[in-house]
Amino acid sequence: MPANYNEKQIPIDTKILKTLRSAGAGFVSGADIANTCGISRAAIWLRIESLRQIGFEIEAVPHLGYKLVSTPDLLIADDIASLLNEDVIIGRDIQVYTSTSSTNDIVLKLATSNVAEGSVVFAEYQTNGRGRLGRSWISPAKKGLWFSVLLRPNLSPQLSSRIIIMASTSLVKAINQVTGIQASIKWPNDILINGKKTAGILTEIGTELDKINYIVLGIGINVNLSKGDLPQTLSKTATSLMIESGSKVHRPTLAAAVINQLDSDYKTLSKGNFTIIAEEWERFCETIGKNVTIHVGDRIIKGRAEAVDTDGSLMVRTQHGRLERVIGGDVTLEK
Ligand code: BT5
Repeated sequence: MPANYNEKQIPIDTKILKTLRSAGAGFVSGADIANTCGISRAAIWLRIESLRQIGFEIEAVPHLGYKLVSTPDLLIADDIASLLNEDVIIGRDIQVYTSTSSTNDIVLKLATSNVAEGSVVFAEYQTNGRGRLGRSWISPAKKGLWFSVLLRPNLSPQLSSRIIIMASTSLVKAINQVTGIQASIKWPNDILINGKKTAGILTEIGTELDKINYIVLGIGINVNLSKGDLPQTLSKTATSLMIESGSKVHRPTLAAAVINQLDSDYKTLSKGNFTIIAEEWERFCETIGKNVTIHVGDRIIKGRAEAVDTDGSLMVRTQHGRLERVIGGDVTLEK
C-alpha cells in the first residue's frame, strides 16, 4: 500500500472540516485551508458555501479566515469522517442513507461483493429495522444511530460471539465519553440504562469452511427518541439517551466516538488480547453474579451467571451445580 494511500482517499469536505476543527475556537486562513486541501481559495469558498447550506455554521472574517461555529445534528459522511482518528480500519469508508430497509441488508451486499472490512453504513431511517430471531427494531427518522459495520475478523466461527462482547463494551465506553451516562450490559446484546434498553446489537455471519468470511455488526442506539417515539408496548422496557439524560445528544459526535472506540477495541481483539476486552465487559455487565433464566430456542436454562468464557459465551452454574456454556439466548434476571 503506498504511504499516502489514506491521504488520497480523503474527500475535500472531510479535509476542510478536519482543518477547521483542528483550530478549535480559532480561525484558519483561507490560504491554509487551500494549502491543506490542494485546491484554490475560490474553490474553498464554494465548498464552505455548500457546507453552510446543509447547516454548518461557519464564520468568515476578512484577514482572519474561517471559524467553525456549530455543526448540524445530521449524519453526513464527510462530517463523521472528519472526527475519526488517523488510520482507522472501522470507518475507513462511511455511507449514509436517508432511508433504507435495514443497514444490515446493505452491508450484507457489500460483504458478499468482496468489499474490504471497515465499511460503515448509517441510515437516518429504517423501514424494516431488524432485531434477532425475526423481531423488529423501531428506527424513527433522525432520532437514533442505526448502522452496520462490515468486519472480516481472523477468528474461527466458534469465537464469533467475541465480536458482540467487544461491540457492547465499546458502546458503553463511547456513550459514557459523550454523555457521562454509565450504561450497563445485559448479556448477550443489550445496552441498558436504569434497567431499560437503549441499544441493541445484531450480528449476521457468513462462514467458509472453518473460517469467518464476514460479520455484519448491526447496532441500534436510541439517542434522541422521546417517549412518544416508542410504542406503548415498549414503554416499560425501552429508553433513550435523551430520556435518561434530559438533554439532546449531538448524533454525529456520538457516531464518531462509537466508531473510534470500536476501531480501537477491534484492533485490541485482532492482536489476540480478548481478555483485556472481556475484563472490561465483566465490569459493565449486570448479568454476571445474578441468578438468570435463559431461553435458548425451546430450552430453558436456570442458574447463576458466573463469567464470560474465552469464546464469548456465558458460563452459567445451573441448579444442579454443573457449569453450562451458553452461546446465545434471551435472559431474564431473577430477583
Ligand atoms: C436487538 O434485537 O436488540 C438487535 C437490534 C439491532 C438493531 C440494528 S439498527 C442497525 C442494524 N440494522 C438492523 O436492521 N438492525 C441493526 P433483539 O434482542 O431481538 O431485540 C428486539 C426487541 O427489542 C424487539 O422485539 C422489541 O421488543 C425491542 N425493541 C424494538 N425496537 C426497540 C428500540 N428502538 N429500543 C428498544 N427496544 C426495542
